[in-house]
This record gives sequence, structure tokens and C-alpha cells, in this order.
Amino acid sequence: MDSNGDGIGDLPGVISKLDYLSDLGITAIWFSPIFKSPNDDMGYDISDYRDIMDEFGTLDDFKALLKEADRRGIKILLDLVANHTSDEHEWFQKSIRKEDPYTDYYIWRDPKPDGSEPNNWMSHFCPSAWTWNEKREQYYLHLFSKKQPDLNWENPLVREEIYEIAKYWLDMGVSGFRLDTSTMYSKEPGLPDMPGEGYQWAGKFFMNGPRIHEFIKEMNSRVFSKYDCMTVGEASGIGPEESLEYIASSRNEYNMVIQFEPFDTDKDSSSEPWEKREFNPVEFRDIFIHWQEVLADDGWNCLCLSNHDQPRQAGRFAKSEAGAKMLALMLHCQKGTPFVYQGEELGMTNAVFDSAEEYNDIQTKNALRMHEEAGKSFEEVKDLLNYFSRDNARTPMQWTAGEKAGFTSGSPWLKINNNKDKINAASQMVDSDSVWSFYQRLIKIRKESDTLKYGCFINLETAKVPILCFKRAYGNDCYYVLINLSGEPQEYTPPEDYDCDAALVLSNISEVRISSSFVLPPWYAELRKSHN
Ligand code: TEU
Ligand code: CA
Repeated sequence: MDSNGDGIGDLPGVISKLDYLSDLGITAIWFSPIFKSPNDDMGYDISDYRDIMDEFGTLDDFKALLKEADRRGIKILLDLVANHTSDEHEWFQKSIRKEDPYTDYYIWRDPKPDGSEPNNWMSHFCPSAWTWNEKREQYYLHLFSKKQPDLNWENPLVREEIYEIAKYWLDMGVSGFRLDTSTMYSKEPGLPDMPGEGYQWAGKFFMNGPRIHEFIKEMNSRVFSKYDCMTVGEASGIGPEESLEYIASSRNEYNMVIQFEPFDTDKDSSSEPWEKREFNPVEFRDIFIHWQEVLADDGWNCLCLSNHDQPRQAGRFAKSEAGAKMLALMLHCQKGTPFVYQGEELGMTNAVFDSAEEYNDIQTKNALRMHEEAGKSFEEVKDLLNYFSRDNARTPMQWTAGEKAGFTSGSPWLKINNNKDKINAASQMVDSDSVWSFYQRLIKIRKESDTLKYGCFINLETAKVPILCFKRAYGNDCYYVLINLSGEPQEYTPPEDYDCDAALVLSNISEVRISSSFVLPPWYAELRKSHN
């Protein structure tokens, strides 16, 4: 929400919308980075970790936000970006000049004998993960943009700096962190080449590296363990078994991880840039069942289908309002902590980007560069680019059907989705049948139920059909969930354990009478409650 007409959302704007969030029923807000940044990568390139980005306001605005949120029982989490800084950070500028102790705060290497980069690693956002610095006459590593030099976590002084930054915000009253690229701090010693010609994706050499758990344990013992705080680490590339190495209580590392497996169900992420593949609802369902069952006794799921890096879930994993509500019920009735990404509660969808110039996101621009290098025109890849672009999740929040969706009185920093007339908070908050009202009811039901919060998850359907059917049991209380994950009607006979006569608590489509066998409408989702 923009409060000062510059077309950019800001902290005073957020404060003006805290009642909206309180009415929705959420209990904590995770902010993507709000620290000083040149915004090469939407604030994930930080130039001062202890101050607020000019566009968003001041430290006093942030302190006011903490107070206003606290008055409403809402906790604030920040985004700790500890793998890299901005190249405009003073540490990097001093490291270039080899001013101690900053000389080895980053990962500098001499060129190979033939003058080429130290290895053939590909960056997420540009061809090589290395950029030559004229002054220092060395290459520096950047897994992301060239304006995001990787910090050298092998250097204990660097780790100390990160710990002090985290304590600074926790002492101010922040309740925890989402940790960016939280499995990437430890790189393979020697930074070896990947096999193959040209720049290669080297995830195996920088994800889940040899010292990653040592580093996170140290961060936990030096910082997190000393505060009443929550941590959730962004952890692409791991399954549930591996996630327990990060979040099992005995590990004393993170509390939760954001897993990426659902995000790969419509993507062939083996190719650079990504290609689309056929979404399979059974594969999608089994991922959630697998994570629920593996984390059952000693882990805690982060339940999310959207964030600032992902296409909008509504229109991606399910279509129509019924589909948006179904996805919400599916997430919020599982065991773990549900995350609601801004606008998800309205069923906001991907936008339509008509030209390359309309994109802001560095990852989208890099994908277009790779397509063009492969001989494709913008027109040929336009739909693919539009489908996966991170800008879809970043278009301004749709507050009203009015001018600029009620987001700003100025010209918005990024295009506003042209469906704001149909999808906006104002119209949905007064419509008891809206996606927003469904989220509000669902969140309230969950907050008032120990069974939905703490009950065990028991899967009831393993057949390869696009039906998710499970129950949650706690003491002698039991909830039942039955979902059609497909856009087609499904003939279905619930298993014995599914109590068809239990009281219907919530459904996204008027109740479908459950008898011995019946047809589930597309995207149907219901929640029933009974004492077993
Ligand atoms: O994203 C990290 C990220 O994109 C990787 O985990 C990637 O998904 C994985 O290697 C598979 O490709 C975080 C932020 O969420 C993103 O917005 C930033 O651009 C990025 O880090 C750099 O800070
Ligand atoms: Ca503003």
C-alpha cells in the first residue's frame, strides 16, 4: 500500500492496512527485505542491514509498525539475507580495496591460467557466477546478480557480523526471520568446475554444503536460542527426509523450512530457463502427504503455495474461485504453519505482461536473455515468460476496483493486474461468499481448533486418483477433509474411515451429499468435524 503517492508501497501504507490483516485473522507478517538497497533484486541486495530502504520509509516508521502490529497481536518477521550483500555495501567496497578486516569478507579468486573465470558455475541471474573487478584485479563470486556478491561464511568475522545484525532486529522487537537461500552459505571447498562445456548449474556445490549445519547451529546457539523467536529457512532442492537435518528439534537449527517440491510440479527445472510441464494433481497431492508423514513426529511443516518468487497459485494449481478456496482449505487443514501470500486471500491471479519492457524482475529478464541467445523471439516465449515471471506475484495489491486498485494515487511502480475490477479486497470483504470471506472463516476455524493446530495427520486415500482425503485426530476430536484436486467431476466412494455423517464445518461449494458413492464437483473441498 502506497501512502505518499510515489507509486511504491511503504511502511506507513502497511500500518494503514493492519486492521485489514487483523480482520483476516493472520497472526504474523513476514516482510521481504525492507533494508537499504539499490533494488537490483527487489531488496535482496542489501547495502545497509540496519536501516530501512528509503522508498519504504524510516526506522521510526518501522518502530511504529512494530507497536501498531503488537497492539493487534500481530508479530513481525524480517527476511535475513545472509548469503550475499549488495555490491554497494561498505564491506564490499572496502573488500575491493583490501582494507582489513574486509579483504576476505567475500569470495575472491584469481582467473584461471587462460584468464577465464575461476570455475564454470552459472549464476541464477546472469551467465557466469563470477565478475572481474578492475580495481582488485580478481573475480568475485555471485550466485545471483553481479550486484549481489556472496559473503565468505568460512570467515568467522563475517558470521559474527550476521549474528550482530540478527540481534539488532530481535532486540528491537522483531519476532524472527525467514532466511533467504538458507542452505547455500557453505560452498564446496576448492569451488570445483562442474562437468560440461559452458556455464553449468552447480547447485550440488553450493546447496547443503559441507559446513552448512555447523554454520546454522552456530547461528542458532549465538542468536536464535537467546530469543523467543521463530525461524523459517528457504530451502530449495531438499525433500522431507533431508529437511529434518535442518528442523528436527534435536538439531537446534531452524524451526521450519520453505520447501519447493510443489513449485516443481508444473516446471521442468532441469532446463535453464525453465520449461513448463503437464501439472499432475496426484503428484502434487503425494508431495504434501509425504511431507506430512515424514515430519509427523519431529518436524513442523511450513504450508505455502505462493511467495514473491512464484506464479500466483490461483490459476496455477487450481482454477476459478472454487479452486482458490480449495487450495486454501487444503493448506490450512494440514499440520504445520499456513502462510498466506499477499493477495492470495483474494484469489489474485497472474497478470498479463504484453512486452519485455513491462517486466521489472531480474530473473525474468535473464530468462528472456537465455531464450534469445537460443534463437527465440520474445513473441515465441512470451507466454512461458509470463507464466513463470516473479513479477506476477509482485503486481500491486488490489484493494479496490477504483483507480489504480486503490494502491496508489501516483503511477504504480509495476503494472496493476487488469482484473482488479473483479478481484479486489473492498468488494470481497462485504461478500460472504468471496475468497476473502472463505479465508477469514478458515483461519478462524483453525485458530480455535487444537485438533487442526496440533492433531496428527492421517492420510485416507493412496489410490492414484486426484482426490486428497485425510483426517486430523487429537484426543477424541476428529476433523475430516475431502478434496477434488482436479477441474473435472470425480466419481468417488470415500474410504471406511471417512465419516460421511460428521458435521459439515466448511465447504467451497454447497454441500455435496455424501452417500455410498457420489460425484465430487471440480475443485470440491469440504471440512467435517466429529468426535470419534
Ligand atoms: O530465492 C532463492 C532462489 O531463488 C533459489 O533458492 C532458487 O529458487 C533455487 O536455487 C532453484 O533455482 C531467494 C529470494 O526468495 C529471491 O527473491 C532472491 O532473488 C534470491 O534469493 C537472491 O537473494
Ligand atoms: Ca510510497
